[in-house]
Amino acid sequence: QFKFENILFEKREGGVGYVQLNRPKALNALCDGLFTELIQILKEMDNDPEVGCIILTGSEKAFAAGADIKEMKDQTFPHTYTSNMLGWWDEITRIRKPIVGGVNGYALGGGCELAMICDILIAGSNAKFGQPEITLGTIPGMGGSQRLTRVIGKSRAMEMVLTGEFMDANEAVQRGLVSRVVEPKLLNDELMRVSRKIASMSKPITMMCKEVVNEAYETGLKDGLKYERRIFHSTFATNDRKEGMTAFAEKRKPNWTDS
Ligand code: CO8
Repeated sequence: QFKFENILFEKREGGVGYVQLNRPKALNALCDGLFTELIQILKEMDNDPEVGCIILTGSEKAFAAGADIKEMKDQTFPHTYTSNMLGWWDEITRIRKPIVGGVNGYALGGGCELAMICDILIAGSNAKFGQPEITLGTIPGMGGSQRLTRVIGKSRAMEMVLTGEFMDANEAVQRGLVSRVVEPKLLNDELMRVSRKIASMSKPITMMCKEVVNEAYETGLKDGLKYERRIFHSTFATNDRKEGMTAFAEKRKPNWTDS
């Protein structure tokens, strides 16, 4: 297992890239250093032909308790504006391999926003989601007001953003924010199970699936349907599409060549 200052990561068997936020003393608050490391390792895994799926998780106490408040507290508007503070966070949305997020404990502010960028979210029963920026005199800055509203609807998102109150794991699963809830101790096993399965598929087809589902999330139905159909057509340019259908017809398992 390799170690950056704020992150642990390793390549695991079955083509899974494992990334763990690791600033335990600050509940994984997202300081600049953590983010630089996170983006670097995610990009490396995205470019690694052996990796088919990426896990992003935190500790049992916290996924991430938000942007680093101590680092932010003396910032001024001219500096946030000219440095385009947070502008580069969306590089994570350009990672093309699936990211399975695992949340135990706090996912607050930027931590909730980072979790919502993941493609699949699985929560431990102790998970707590929140956008408490208002209690600090600021607002969500990395998509919280937009992604949360799309997923859980206007009224509940508005309530969370305006009160700063947290949402527990059971409510998060009922509202579709996470796929399912597991015992905190079993979270890692579940993340591995899902990620290994995804990583066993054809990589180009997996990436196309991620791309079209994200299109549904980001555009209207008409454009999204057209986009999906075009990508669907393009699967017919791959060997894996031919292999998958041939294997079905021959009643055998497909041998993916990622081509
Ligand atoms: N930033 C910096 N340090 C933090 C943060 C944080 N977000 N959260 C916790 N810590 C530190 C605490 O200061 C404390 O450090 P120390 O021991 O040196 O005092 C340590 O982590 C442990 O925390 P607590 O003692 O507070 O632990 P508790 O179990 O009592 O409480 C809570 C846990 C409820 C999570 C509490 O720590 C808390 O309320 N944290 C702040 C949560 C918050 O407001 N998050 C939103 C931050 S604003 C934000 O994310 C803006 C988003 C904009 C985009 C993001 C771009 C980066």
